[in-house]
This record gives sequence, structure tokens and C-alpha cells, in this order.
Amino acid sequence: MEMTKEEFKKELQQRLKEKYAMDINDASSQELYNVLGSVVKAYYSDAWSNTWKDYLEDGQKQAYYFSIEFLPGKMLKSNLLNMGILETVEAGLADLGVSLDELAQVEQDMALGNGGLGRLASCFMDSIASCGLPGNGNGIRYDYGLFKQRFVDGYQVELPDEWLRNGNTWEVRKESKAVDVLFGGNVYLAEDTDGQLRPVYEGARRLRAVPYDTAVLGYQNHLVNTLRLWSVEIPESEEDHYRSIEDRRAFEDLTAVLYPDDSNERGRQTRLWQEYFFVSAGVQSIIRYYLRLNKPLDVLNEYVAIHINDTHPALCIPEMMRILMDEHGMSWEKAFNVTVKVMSYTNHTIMAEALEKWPVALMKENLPRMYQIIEELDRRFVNELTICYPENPELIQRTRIIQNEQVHMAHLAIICSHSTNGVAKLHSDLLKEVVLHDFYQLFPERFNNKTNGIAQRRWLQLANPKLSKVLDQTIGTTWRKTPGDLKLLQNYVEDQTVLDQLAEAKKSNKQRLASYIEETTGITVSPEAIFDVQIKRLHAYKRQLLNLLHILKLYFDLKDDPKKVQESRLFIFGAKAAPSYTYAKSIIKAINEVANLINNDPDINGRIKVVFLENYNVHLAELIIPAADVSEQISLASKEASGTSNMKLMLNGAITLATLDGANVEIRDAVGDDNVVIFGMTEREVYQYYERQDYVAKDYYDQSPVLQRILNAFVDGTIPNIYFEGREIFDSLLKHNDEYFVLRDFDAYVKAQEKIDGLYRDQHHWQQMSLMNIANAGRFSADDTMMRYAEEIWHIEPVEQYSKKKG
Ligand code: F58
Repeated sequence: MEMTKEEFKKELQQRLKEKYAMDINDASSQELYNVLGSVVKAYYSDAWSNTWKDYLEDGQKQAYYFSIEFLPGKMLKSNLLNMGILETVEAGLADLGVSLDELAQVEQDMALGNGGLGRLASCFMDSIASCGLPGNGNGIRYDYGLFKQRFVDGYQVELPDEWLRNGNTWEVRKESKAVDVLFGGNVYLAEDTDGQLRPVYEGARRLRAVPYDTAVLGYQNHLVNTLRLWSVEIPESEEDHYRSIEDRRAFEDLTAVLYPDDSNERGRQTRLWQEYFFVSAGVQSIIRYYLRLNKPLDVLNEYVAIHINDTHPALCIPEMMRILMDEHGMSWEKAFNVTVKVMSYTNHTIMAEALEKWPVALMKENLPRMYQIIEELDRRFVNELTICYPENPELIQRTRIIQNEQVHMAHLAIICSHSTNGVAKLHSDLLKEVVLHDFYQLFPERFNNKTNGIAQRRWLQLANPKLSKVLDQTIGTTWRKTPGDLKLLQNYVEDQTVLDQLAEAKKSNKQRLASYIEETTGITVSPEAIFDVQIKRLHAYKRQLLNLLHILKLYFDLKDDPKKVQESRLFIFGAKAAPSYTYAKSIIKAINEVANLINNDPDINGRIKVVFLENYNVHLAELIIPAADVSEQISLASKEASGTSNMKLMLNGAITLATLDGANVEIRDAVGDDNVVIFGMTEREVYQYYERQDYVAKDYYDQSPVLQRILNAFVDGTIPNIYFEGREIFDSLLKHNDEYFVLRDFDAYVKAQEKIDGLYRDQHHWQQMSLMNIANAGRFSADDTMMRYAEEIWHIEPVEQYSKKKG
């Protein structure tokens, strides 16, 4: 893939003429973006089709990452970077009077995910391709992505995300690869003409799954993998089954929105349908492709690995069994044996409410064949355990797939796969020791840890060109391919010139963010202030509230003593709350009202400012992260499985202020105690409270005039405009005993914040800490994480290595 600047300019102008009969000067940004997209696509199309052909001809084992969410964000610049023509195109456009950055803004963020889980899937896609690994994504092409967040009078309001309104340059509709998926009806087994028992479907609904493929480009390695997203259509042959337009519409809406509200029966059913829809389509298409290799199905595991990202795609298991048995006549035993070897599963949470369970009745009615297979999987599992552990019926009850009229998806995923992993050391240990302990006893060899990672290309090279340049000048460019080489930066920890350059890059990123804040909120902020950042979904366990209580403390301190020595702080929040999560929405409202109070108080005079940026998404993260000084990772220990913004912020030189939760533990190990600020309870202490059940939040309030003043502010009118929300928050802490131990950790958090303040005052030392964080962030590279998945779970290898071995 090579192209000179002049070739690029010619190609762009030529295509603009062909498509719009226009010159550059007449084209709108959208038109230019569309044309640029087609130039880029043409540029990688050969490599894309060659990758496919090579995989097919070589019969190399491939991994398929099944995820109900992918959150890639904007793709233009990342594709240009990976093709190695970012600078050429930028310069070519500049010659033509066009700014690449402005053009890149036209692209809608592809936000087909809620948060960490979906973003991780996209970092992984990037890394799989960049490591030269044969691996593809499989998911849903939602017509509407995650809602757009607006604040109206401080409240979150959700607007639809019409990301496809202007088309999607990157996708390719592959009509010829469509498959059908069946729902509902009656299914029974009957003897076929060949004497085999086969299921007969009566009255089932047939829907068509049409794939839209997006190229996933490896970083300057000519490898192009595929992200395949499925969209629903109604097959022509089925049109007569629909009695009205509304009836038809209900089915056409299956892939309309990401996670429809599941607070009512209708929503739950749609979600179950979505899960089966993309899983069935994906598995069918894998098998269809595999059959072209002319290999027997009982060695499928030597050619195919399927990864179940959280439990949403766990129906892969019964679906694979169905295809092998019903469509290819394989015996149960053989089909099970192959299925277990093909499948692997990642758990992303220990929060009980997020561990998926489906009512038996719902599953039976909507996915009757799946239910039959699950029932049989459960029956055989129970039989086996009864033989092995006759003395332990409780163990069987606790681990079986179907319990209390519910299908436990995590149990299904663990029992019928060969690998279960957590996403950080602490999380994986908790799975083994607590949450999935029974399963760990049954299948110890299946459990492993794969600490999450991030794609340095997006989160440093693209998001932070200023820092990237300093790194290039200081340690050379090898870190761009081998993030572990960032370690070389440690040699410069005493080099004032390098420290100054790093500080300069940070300052310029802070100025960029300050301008954005001014433009979008009208709030003027000073780049001299500490930029203290908490960006993640809004959830009680993540404890944005703890941050807010501390802000109020600072506010009252300054009101009482305007001369108090304290660095200026800008607190930045970015977070969406689930539409039906009222408590989280109340916290958003409270933060916005506290922001109003403080930002407009002349006594404070800008020494503290609070900004809640609307519509936090991948693009906004790219703007905030490079500008951050402090990274708030303050979840209750044990609750955050890993976190990944913690890694991105560290990579960009922010100092982590954290509890020992998730991957924070490994961040501390990587940078050492001196370069991170840790506070609060450990996960052991949290569990001790659970055992003893002796936490009394109100005691903390009763004993602390500081806390009394802060909490009372929520209900006594000090924070204006939050009558209901203030009461809800106040009650959650005192009446409902503070589920996430905010008050218990408050003092420790205040001290940790004071430490941050002191550290920042010594700018030289702060810069050294920041440097150490950048230098040690290489170990959180998603490339490394993917190589470990490849070697230890999927048993796939980089294409080049494989070709060499094959000769
Ligand atoms: C997140 N999970 C974890 N779930 O919370 C985070 O610690 C971890 O770093 C990340 O996965 C990647 O491993 C997460 O994002 C969801 O969004 C669920 C989707 C399904 C509904 C419940 C939330």
C-alpha cells in the first residue's frame, strides 16, 4: 500500500468529479469526506480480498470474536494511520486547502456499544489485525447507536443516534452471504427419509440476516480482517406472513437499537431475539465458510475458535450443537466435544445483576430448539456430576444451567467451553475464589486471567500527536509498533529538557480541551488548573458521588477560608447513565447543579471549576484523555472488573488516583507506589464488611461535621434546584446504608486528594511521575493481550509465522 501525495490529490479530484461532477472548492465537507472514504477504501480493497483468499487457501485457523457491542468510534484517521498514509493524505489535503481534522469531524462516531465492553472489543479488533492474527468480529449492525446525551436544566435527556443518516462509508453489504434465522413456533423431532431424527419446525418465523462487512486494517502490515455486523430483513418468501405494516415493522426493528429497554416483557424478548439473531447468523456463516475448506466437521476446532464476549453471545454453544447435529447428522457426544474445544468465554463483571439469566418460559417460546438443546446440556451435566459428586447435591444445584426456571448464561458458557477468563488479575482471582468458585473447583484448568489492554495507536498516536512527537524525538519510533519500548523513556526521568517537552505537550492538549469546553459550555477554564478527570459510565459502584462530595468539601473550605493554599482545579466529568437508571440520572443532575453553584460563585473566583461534558463518547475521550493531569479510578474495591480508561489516561501521562480495584492494582505494580496515589478499602476489607454485616454509614455522618455539612447541602437548599434528587442521594447514603461505602472511604479520599495537591505543587516531581506513567503503560497494550489470547486460548498464530512454517 503505497501512494505519493500527488497521486492522492489526483485520485481525490478525479473521484470527486466522477461522483459529484465538482471541483474541490465547490464540495461540502460531507461530499469531500465521502469521496475521501472511497479513495481510502479502494486503496485497501486488494489487501482485503487477498487476506480472505489467503485464509481460505491456507486453511489457517481463525478466531471469531462474538460481541453484542462494538464501539470503534471514527475510522477515517485510524484507517489512514494503519495504511501508513496519514501524513501523505493530511499534506495532500492541506495543499488543496482542506483540513483533515475538520473533514474527520464529519464522520459519525460508530457507537454500537455502551461502554468498556464494547470499546474493548474494538481495541481488540484493531490489535488482532495489527498483530497479523487471523481474527474477525461478529456483531449487530444497529440502526441507532447508543443514545446521544443532552443536558436540559441539568437533567440527562436521551436523543436517538442516527449514525447512518448520511450513510456509512466503511461498510459493504454482502447480500450473497445472507443467512436465515428461525424464531418461535413448535419444534419436534421426527424421522427423516434417511432414518435420522431431525427437528421439524412448525409455524416458526423466518428472518433474513444480511451481513455488512467493515475492513479492520492491521497497522502497516497489509493484513485486513473483517468486522461482520448483521442486519435484519424480511425474506421475500415470507412476506405473506405479515398481516399488517405494524406487524412487519415489529420484526424489521429487531436490529434497530442497541439494547432496547429491558424493563418490560417486550424489551426483554427483543434482546433475546437479538442475541440469537447475530449468534445464529455468525455461526452459520462460519460453518458455511469452513465447508469450503473440505475438512470434516469433527476437526472444526483445528480451524475455528469462537470467543464469547460476556454472556450475550453464549447461545453460540447450543447453536453450534444444533448445526452440527441437526444439519450435519453428528452425534451428540461428538458435537459436544467439538463445541467445547471451539468455544471460549470472557467474564466482564461480578455484579450479580449483570449476570444474565433468561426465564425458561421466554426461551422455550421464542427459541424452542435452543431450549431443547440447553435442557439436554443441563440434564447431562447434572448426570455427570451426580456420578462424580454423589455426596454433594448442593454443588449440582448451584452450578447447573437451569435453576429456578431460569437459564444461567454464565453457567452455560463455562460448562460448554474450554476457557473462562477474567479481565484483570484481581477480577480473575475473585472469579476463582468467590463468584465462580464452584466452577473453578470443577474445571480448574479452564480458568485464566487476561488483563485488558488498549490500542496505543488510537489512544496515543492519533489522540495525542504532540506527545507522540516528543516520544519520537526522545526514544525513536519503535514504540509505535512495540509499545513495550515506551520503557526507554525512563532513561530520561532526570532530563529537564525532556520533562519540559512533555509538560509543553500536556499544556497544549489542555489548551485544546479548554477551547472545546468554552465553545460547547460557555465556561472559561484555565489550562493552569489541575485537570482532574473522571470519564466512564455513570454507575453507583464507580462512585462519581465520592468525587462530588470531595468537590463540595473543597468548596466549603474555600468559602470558609478564601486564603486557603490550594492549587486551582478543574473537575471534568463525562458519563452517560442508562435511560432507566434513575439514581445515576440523579447524580448527573446533582453534579450539574453543583457545577452551577461553584462556577458562578464570585467568592471562588475560578479556583475550582466543575464541567460535565455532554455526550461522552469515543471522540470526546480522544480529546479529554491527552489533557488529563489526574485520572479518577475510585470504584469500590472488587466492583470494577478491570477498567480501561485508567490505562488510556496513564499512557497519556495522567497520575492515577485510585482504589485497589480492577487493573488499578496492576497499574500500581507497573509504576510503583511513588507514581500513583492509592486510597481506600481493599477488596478484602469490603468482603469483611459483607461477612460481618456491620457497616453503619450513618455513624460516619454522625461523627463528622464535615460530612454533615456536605450531605445536608443536598437537602437544605445549599445546592439549589435538586429537591428530589438531593433527597434521593441523601437517603441512599444514610437511610439505605450507602451500598458502595462512599462515606467509609471519604476521609481516605480527601487525604489522597490533598496528596495530589501537594505533589502537583512540585512541578518538576509531577513531570517525573507523569513520565514514569507513560514509560510503563506499554504493558497494557492490547497487542500483547491479543497475543496471549491467541497463544493460550485460541491457538492461532500470526499469518507470517504460519506461512513461514508452511514454507
Ligand atoms: C466492563 N463491562 C467492565 N459492561 O465494567 C469494566 O471494568 C471492564 O474494563 C470492561 O467491561 C472491559 O472488560 C461493561 O462495559 C457492559 O457495558 C454491560 C453490557 C450489558 C448490560 C450491562 C452492562
